Amino acid sequence: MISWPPPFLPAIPGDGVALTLHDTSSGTLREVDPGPVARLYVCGITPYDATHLGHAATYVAFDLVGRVLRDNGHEVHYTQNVTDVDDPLLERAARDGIDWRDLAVAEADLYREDMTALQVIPPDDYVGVVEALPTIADLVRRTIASGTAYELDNDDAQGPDLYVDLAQVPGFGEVSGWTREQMLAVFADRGGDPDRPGKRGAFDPLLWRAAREGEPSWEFEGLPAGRPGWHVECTAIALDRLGVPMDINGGGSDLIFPHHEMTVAQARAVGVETYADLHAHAGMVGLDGHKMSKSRGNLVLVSRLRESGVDPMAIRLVLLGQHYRSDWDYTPDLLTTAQARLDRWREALSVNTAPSADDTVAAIRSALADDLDAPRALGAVDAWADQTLRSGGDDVSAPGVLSRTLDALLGVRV
Ligand code: 5CA
Ligand code: ZN
Repeated sequence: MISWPPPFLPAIPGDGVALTLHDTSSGTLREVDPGPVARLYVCGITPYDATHLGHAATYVAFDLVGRVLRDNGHEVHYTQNVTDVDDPLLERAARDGIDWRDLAVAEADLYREDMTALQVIPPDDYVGVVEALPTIADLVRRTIASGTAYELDNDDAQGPDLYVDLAQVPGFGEVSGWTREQMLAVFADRGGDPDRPGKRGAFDPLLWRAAREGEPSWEFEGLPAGRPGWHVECTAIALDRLGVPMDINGGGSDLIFPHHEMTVAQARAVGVETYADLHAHAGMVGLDGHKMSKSRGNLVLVSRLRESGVDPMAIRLVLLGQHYRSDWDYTPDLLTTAQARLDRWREALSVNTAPSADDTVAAIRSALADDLDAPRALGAVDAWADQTLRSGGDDVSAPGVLSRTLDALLGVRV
């Protein structure tokens, strides 16, 4: 799919700092240690009700990852999927009486515009499920060939559904580290079907869903007419575009289980030993005490904020003002505070001479390298702006150097 235009990344003086990130799988902070090309996969949107502030927070968090890695001299190979066919999308299209393809196209367009406005660097591979179907079908066939898939007959489909037999796959549970009870508590709410009669194991993931009346389906050699299950799409796209082990597999924390547990299990089912060196997850953004979600409908959409005249850079500052791993609730006063901060930075950065920006640039770098501590980085800029507006300075290059740094490292164009 077509992604969106890349923002210009200005050069900045000095050296980057190696990135340390929280790894969900080990529960520890780990240094990211890629080769010359860092490989990053982040789960993309299911295109309906996009882009809310929760989505935006997750993509801005991983945008910081890409910026820090580039500052450290790495090239970044970034892959993101688009779940442009799946149950929730089909259900929404049916509810609203529109074609699921039209819904996906319209929402994916909005998402692209929002990402451009928020200065998010686009993925190199931006891959829709529909366009990746041959690749996904190929992985499904390899799973069958590995002997880890099984068929489940049903009355309303034109062929059997296929599941993965997790009992034959080593390492299940390694991504989340969750107990069976924790898994059971969320599985059904997150697209799983633990109670379906005939399943060998409650958590066995749906690999391929046979065609049903009124649902889109595709025909591939060796498979019943149908469409892929959710998790296998990410496994297939990541294996195809990035290869394994990738450096970082990421998304919001709602994907830790089952989605990322299953994407890894499905790679293991075809013999992959290490899927990703590190699994990183962003916290959940909520509204009025509940996770912002399309199903609940408690959404603040980036496009609506933009339409109402809000500066996208103020939205970005709202997101950067929270640590990416924490869960937080959006309130309008966060936007007021972010706008005031942006105004103050603009005022300070438009002077002719200022205090040196060297320490501030170093502080931004070390804060971001420390598990993306963006709030601390913003604090360092606030301190420079305060000093500049209070007592001035005599460094003619400082405002330019700091503007370029904010642009390159934080994605904030003042
Ligand atoms: N298409 C799948 C992933 S393959 C999906 O989860 N789509 S989504 O549209 O529901 O979410 C897109 C991304 O935003 C995912 O990484 C998800 O973890 C993240 N996300 C969803 N809701 C929130 C939220 N309230 N706060 C933070 N991140 C969120
Ligand atoms: Zn995914």
